[in-house]
Amino acid sequence: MQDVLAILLAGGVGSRLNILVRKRAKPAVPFGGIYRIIDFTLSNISNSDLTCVAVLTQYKPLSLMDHIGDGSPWDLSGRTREVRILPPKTGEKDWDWYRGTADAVRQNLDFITHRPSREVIILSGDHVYHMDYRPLIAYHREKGAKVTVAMMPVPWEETHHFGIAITDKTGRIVNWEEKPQKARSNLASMGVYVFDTSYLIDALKNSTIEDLDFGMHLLPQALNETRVYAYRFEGYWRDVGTLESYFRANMDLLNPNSGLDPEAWGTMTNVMPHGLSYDWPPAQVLCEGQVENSVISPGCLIGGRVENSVLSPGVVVEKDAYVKDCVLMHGVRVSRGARLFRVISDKEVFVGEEARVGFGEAKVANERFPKHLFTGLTLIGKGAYIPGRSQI
Ligand code: ADQ
Ligand code: ADP
Repeated sequence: MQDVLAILLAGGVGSRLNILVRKRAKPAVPFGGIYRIIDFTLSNISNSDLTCVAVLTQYKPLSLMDHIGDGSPWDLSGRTREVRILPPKTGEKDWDWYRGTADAVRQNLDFITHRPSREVIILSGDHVYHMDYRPLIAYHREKGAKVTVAMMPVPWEETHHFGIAITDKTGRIVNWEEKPQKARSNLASMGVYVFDTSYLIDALKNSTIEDLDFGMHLLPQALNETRVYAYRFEGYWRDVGTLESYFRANMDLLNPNSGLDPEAWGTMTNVMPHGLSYDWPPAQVLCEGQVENSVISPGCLIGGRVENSVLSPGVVVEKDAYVKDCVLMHGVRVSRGARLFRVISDKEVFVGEEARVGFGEAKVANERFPKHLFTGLTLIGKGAYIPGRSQI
């Protein structure tokens, strides 16, 4: 795998994740108790024996950069393995930034041209999945493809979110539509591409499109010019770009039949970013505490009832508090008698005694953001203080 260079796109704004991405890039959003979303791709890279990865950042990269550090938590540092974080080249003008996914790669073309490689694999930091990239690369070589796209069927009603392909019997892509209104197939791109390095360099250099995007521009162009194949992936893969899909993927952790199993996948994370030199103590359930079908991370202290929920390190649920169907990030404190239902709470939130969140009337109109209401989920921003006895 030494002759394959990995490029991880980690700069998207991810605005549909709302206040979870106010201060951090989407790939840095905490997920599943102890992970961040980007951990899945970084672990796949490492577990596939890829030795060199460039992470392209753009939007609010601070906590992402801290988290990635020198790459050692994923075994991506040392003499023969490296992770390079490439910030956008801010030019003199504000708009001299990345304009599209392929433009982001084009702006770092030096990185590709200076390192001899046979293929470049383009990956995204926004997906929760487990994939060994080696069979994909073997398939690409076997087919003599210039470009190979990892693809899987998705529900028809979701096809408008994805790049959609039609293939011939051999797997060659004969038709491609990026986010079609009315799709003719439900075979969707996972945003994972293998390019022959020389083809990618030429395509990037020769294009005059400013906001160059893989799905929108490079794939359709490649289809006209050369051999583009679809590699069928079978397994768990979720684009966690919306609050509902983020919530559902967290809930999949609690369902043994969902196929999502970070531990079995060998998913690695950075447990001590920012040089914090302590470990969390073990989680503790007190004698009044009850836990059912939940992920309870280290440092949690449970004196109330927790049901169908995912708790990150250091969450405290006091006596007589009730937490049901929730995702609570690091350091959330749920005080005595408080009740939380279908809540996603960012880090370091304080919920006062007897407060009710998510248990109220579900159909309150949000006039400013009418579209934000259809989830039935309540989102609490980082560091929020919810006074005792309040109802949300
Ligand atoms: P989208 O989901 O719309 O479609 P896109 O917004 O293009 O994905 O982002 C892809 C990845 O690149 C994300 O990881 C994002 O964080 C990152 N990114 C976006 N802009 C960036 C920039 N300027 N610099 C660095 N990183 C950036 C794509 C494809 C579809 C495919 C879906 C699968 O276009 O064809 O089906 O992904 O989710
Ligand atoms: P999040 O996990 O919410 O994405 P982090 O906890 O990783 O955010 O913090 C984001 C940034 O703020 C990091 O660069 C981190 O070093 C910095 N930071 C976090 N906590 C503190 C603190 N108490 N004092 C100073 N900087 C901090």
